[in-house]
Amino acid sequence: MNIDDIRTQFPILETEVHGRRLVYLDNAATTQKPQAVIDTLTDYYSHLNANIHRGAHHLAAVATERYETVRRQVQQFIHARSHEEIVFTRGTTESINLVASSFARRFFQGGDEVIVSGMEHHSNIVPWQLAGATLRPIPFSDEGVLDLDAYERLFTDQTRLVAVTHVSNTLGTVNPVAEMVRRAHAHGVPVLVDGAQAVSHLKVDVQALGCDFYCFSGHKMYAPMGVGVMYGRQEMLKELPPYQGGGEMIEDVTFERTTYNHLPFKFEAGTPSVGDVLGLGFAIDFMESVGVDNIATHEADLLRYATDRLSRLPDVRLFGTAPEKAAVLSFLVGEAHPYDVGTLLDQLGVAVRTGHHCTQPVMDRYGIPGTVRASFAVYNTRDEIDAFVAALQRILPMLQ
Ligand code: C6P
Repeated sequence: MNIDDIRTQFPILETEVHGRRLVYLDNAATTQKPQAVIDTLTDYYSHLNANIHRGAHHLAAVATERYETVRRQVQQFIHARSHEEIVFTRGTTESINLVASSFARRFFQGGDEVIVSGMEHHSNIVPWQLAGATLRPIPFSDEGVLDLDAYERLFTDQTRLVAVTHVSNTLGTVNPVAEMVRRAHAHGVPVLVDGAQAVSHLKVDVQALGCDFYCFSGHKMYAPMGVGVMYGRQEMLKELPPYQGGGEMIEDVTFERTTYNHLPFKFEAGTPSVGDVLGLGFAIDFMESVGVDNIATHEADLLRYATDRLSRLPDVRLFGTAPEKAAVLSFLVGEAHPYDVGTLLDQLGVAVRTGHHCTQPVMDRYGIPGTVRASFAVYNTRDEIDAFVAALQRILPMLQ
């Protein structure tokens, strides 16, 4: 794997910020896009733009065929059994809202409980509350490891679903999802996995995980914003009512009643973001050309290197030190507010995220207002981590 070659595919990495070469370490928020993905959008709108599934004309037919090809690409990428299990959405948030809404209408009976982990993103908390569930959070240790004994004790007759993140966006923990699914299924409870922070870092195999739903966003895996995926096991999707009405989700409509299209179209109401879906296809091509295992190895090296360098600095406290971790490093510096650290780093060209990262319960768990978060992608280098640490060293005296 040649990082210099990879970096040349990402034009934004040449950007200067405050007179310095950008060091982009906010990849958990969104990754940058390779030129092939950027070109897809221009190419689509220059040569191919048409609404899909409905037009009798050439452009509509080609756009439809490309869109459906990406569905099969996604199927292979996450090793789903069938392309009918792949539903395109706007992103992880919409995917989880879709499942929460449809699942609740089909399976909730009153007094319903959903087990979540204590480290969920708000997108895997609020939709369940909106659906009327009581949440039962799985506690985690100071290192950021879920307590699986406590998990086991949370199951009751009222438990309808387990909804758990594969990788924590704040702590980086890679949760033992396959084992958690096995235990939930032993209780007869289905499992939704939030894969927003997993798909760009590790090989995802939904059949090996055994989960019932797997949700992720394109923009966190080098694809455009505005496209995501909801994978659902076919048997489960057949059971669920549609989420939104209109467009291609129907089979037959009268004023008296409507019958619904077959999978996956039952869940794709309205005109989808076709160009972005095609961009997702090129993003998968990009990841596969590098190799997902190579990406994981490179990022693990960056994480080890950055953790080691950061933990040598005075007054730096790391949050999330689980043995199984992906490319996220959350920390605080002394008593400094994370926002101040982020702003000063930005002045030196280093982009990190600060705040609660849409995981307020994690902040409450540690009794802190937020963290500074550096998160890595395939194009990051040890040199950039050196630049980040040097910037931190430079601002440390200002934070006393
Ligand atoms: N986390 C972060 O900076 P959307 O916004 O729908 O693409 O993804 C929501 C989401 C759901 N689950 C997890 C684990 C996530 O990390 C995110 C997005 C970003 O950490 C933006 S808050």
